[in-house]
Amino acid sequence: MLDKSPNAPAVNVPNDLAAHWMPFTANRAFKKAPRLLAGAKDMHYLTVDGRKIIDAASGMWCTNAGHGRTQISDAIGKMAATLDYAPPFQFGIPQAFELASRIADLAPKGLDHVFFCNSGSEAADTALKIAIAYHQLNGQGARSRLIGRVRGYHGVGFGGTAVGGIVGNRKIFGSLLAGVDHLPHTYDREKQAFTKGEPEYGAHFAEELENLVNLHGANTIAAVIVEPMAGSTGVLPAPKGYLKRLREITQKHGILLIFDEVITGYGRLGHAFAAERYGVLPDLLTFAKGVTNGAAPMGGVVVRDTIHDAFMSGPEHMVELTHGYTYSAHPLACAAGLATLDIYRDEKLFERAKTLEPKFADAVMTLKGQPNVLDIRTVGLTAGIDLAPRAADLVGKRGYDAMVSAFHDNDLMLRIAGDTLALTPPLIISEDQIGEVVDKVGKVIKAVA
Ligand code: PXG
Repeated sequence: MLDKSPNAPAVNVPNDLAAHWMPFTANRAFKKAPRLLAGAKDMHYLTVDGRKIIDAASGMWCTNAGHGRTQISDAIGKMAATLDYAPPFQFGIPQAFELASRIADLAPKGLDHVFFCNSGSEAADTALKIAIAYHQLNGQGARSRLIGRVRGYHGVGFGGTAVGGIVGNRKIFGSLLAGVDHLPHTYDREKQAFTKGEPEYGAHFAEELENLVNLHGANTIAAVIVEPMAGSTGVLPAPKGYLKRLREITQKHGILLIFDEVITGYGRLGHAFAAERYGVLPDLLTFAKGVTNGAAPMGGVVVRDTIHDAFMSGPEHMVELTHGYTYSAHPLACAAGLATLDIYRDEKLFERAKTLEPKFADAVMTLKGQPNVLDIRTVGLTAGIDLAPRAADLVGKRGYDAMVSAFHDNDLMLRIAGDTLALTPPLIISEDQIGEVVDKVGKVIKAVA
């Protein structure tokens, strides 16, 4: 079957791949030519046939500290042996409180309380529910409408799917949530192409919120949710001034502002959170992925004092927020989170991302002029490279072919969003490795020309 190299790890590859219905995957194509991984260390994955693949995707925007960090796996192992599981409702573990304090310390001042869940999707739905509940408690129960953004991604729960702005993720799932509207996305290729960092053009897209307020009435709107940088729809950095303007308009109308920082959190944009980069304080902020370096599932919402405190009334024996998950603040995830934050701090990885940003941007921009490259966008340690579709009825095929060529022929892992290649390497990447990744991406682009 597989032509294994002498370095191939000892892992059994089943002959029958049919039973596992893979998430967000072209299952039939995958099972004909599987991309199977068996190990990972630092900047690389090891495939089941023993090839070393450079990871330009941090797995899936998760492993900001690189792979195989023994500090994290040791912490997980120790916790599993000491306390495998503890109920998070009405009981707690010290590590959950410690991790919450550490995350609140990293978050902008004013965001002080952390509600734990297990994924970015749960974090988005949790934030939306808290926003609606907050208005209820505040005597403004009519504020239930939620506003997302076209080309936004907030996971796959019904809430996150509804406020999300990806047609393909929405259209086969029925009516989703009622009372949802969307801001326009902030991308205009004609005005923004080949920009490093935040584009000059596009702050005015925030003004559309005023139109939605006029349409629906401010007193019906609970919250606006946006990613500071739209990640999974192809790396769309916020235009200069855009997020500040959204904050002004939401504040003026008593609408809560939620930043979905599932991707932008934990150093991706050179700061603990993008809110800090942009000097904008949201009311709620979601995180996941990087909080445990991907080593254990965890997500959460950081909440402003005033919102949290609004729930802290009524009889003290009563549950204040009827929401939570069996695995909220799971011991293994808390242990992984604490070890991860130690690494980020000790290795100054957020600062490292900031230092590398201009070098990364310059390196990726050298791909301008390669066949079919329509635009390149960079921000933090992330880049999106738009390739022209193979044909009007083959949108996404060139991108898919690029991912396959990268894996099978160029020992490279990248993410794709349609025909956009997304690069988002671990923050430990060296300057030489940036060069190596860009070189490989150039080969991939030529291979799919
Ligand atoms: N919000 C944002 C901003 C995300 O990027 C989620 C929520 C959902 O997180 P969970 O943990 O429920 O998957 C995400 C997830 C990609 C890609 O290729 C991005 C995500 C997931 C899968 C693939 O860009 N982001």
